[in-house]
Amino acid sequence: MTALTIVRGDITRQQVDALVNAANSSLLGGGGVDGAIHRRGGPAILEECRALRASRYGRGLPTGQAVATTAGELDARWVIHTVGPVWRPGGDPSLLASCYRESLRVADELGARTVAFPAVSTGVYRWPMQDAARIAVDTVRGVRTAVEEVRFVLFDDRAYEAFALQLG
Ligand code: AR6
Repeated sequence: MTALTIVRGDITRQQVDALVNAANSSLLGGGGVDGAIHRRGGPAILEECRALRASRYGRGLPTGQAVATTAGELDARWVIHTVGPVWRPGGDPSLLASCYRESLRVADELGARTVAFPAVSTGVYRWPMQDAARIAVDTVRGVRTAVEEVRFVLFDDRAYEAFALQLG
């Protein structure tokens, strides 16, 4: 059984096996969670991201997929980078669900037992928080995984309350 937990806070402060980055296809950094992870994790993460761009992901990491790198100086073993969809009216939720599913698949491949997720796509990519929380929780509940704890790390009250409502 996978335990779903929520905390309010900064994902870069979590002690977990793997933490998930709300990245973009370039894998070369950005703002929000992505910026915070690279800042606190140091240059080793970017170095591996560059190597991925030079090999498997020459055109970038497609939306809905996930790939792991070192976690550098973070208190974790791996960062799992996933690319959420940009919200648009009538947007298809399946790509957002795929971010959670694929990140957990990568976590299983790595042997990670504790995984921290941010609310993917709810910042710069503007996905409405309530809907994003529902997709995140439903998807994780439906995945078969050896991960023992999935911890949603929510940055503000609004995000925390949306996820708390889903977890009931
Ligand atoms: N810890 C936890 N949650 C955070 C943190 C943090 N340190 N910082 C922000 N959040 P975003 P996206 C929340 O924008 O929407 C980047 O530029 C934030 O309040 O990080 O998937 C990438 O490079 C929001 O609820 O990710 C991409 O270009 C949630 O995390 C693009 O943004 C996600 O916000 C990805 O956009």
